[in-house]
Amino acid sequence: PATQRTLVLVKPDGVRRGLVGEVLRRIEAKGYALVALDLRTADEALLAEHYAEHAGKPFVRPLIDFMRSGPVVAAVIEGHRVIEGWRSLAGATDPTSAAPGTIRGDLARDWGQKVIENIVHGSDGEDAAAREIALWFPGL
Ligand code: DAT
Ligand code: MG
Repeated sequence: PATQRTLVLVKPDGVRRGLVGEVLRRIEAKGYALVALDLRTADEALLAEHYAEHAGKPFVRPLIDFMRSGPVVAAVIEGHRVIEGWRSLAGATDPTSAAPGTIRGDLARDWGQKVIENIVHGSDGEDAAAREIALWFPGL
């Protein structure tokens, strides 16, 4: 099977808390290859497109506002079954129930906000990965 790629984001909470190195360390320790890496502040249009699948849900406005609140680290990583593997490293969406040993389970918690702050993003399938990589790294 062809080697897979997925989009990784270290969200503004992860950057603010100084966890970029820790996230990249876990990716490298797992054995995935970095193929693109960039620090940037995302704008409304990019984030509306990125979270198009969630359009209309009550948390999408606070989610986009949170994602615009500071720089994010965007990366593309590569390896066999990396989409599933990266979501496994990240852990469950809700950090309260995310398993210890995962990024969200070890490093995030519920702060009682309207939006779940959980440090990282990962594409949830092959179609999403292709779409998100093209969006964040056009021409890669
Ligand atoms: P994931 O990031 O695990 O793929 P998702 O795609 O369902 O989760 O949601 C995108 C992000 O939106 C998620 O990382 C945190 C936030 N979020 C999801 N569900 C939420 C909810 N019910 N209330 C507040 N924020 C939520
Ligand atoms: Mg998702």
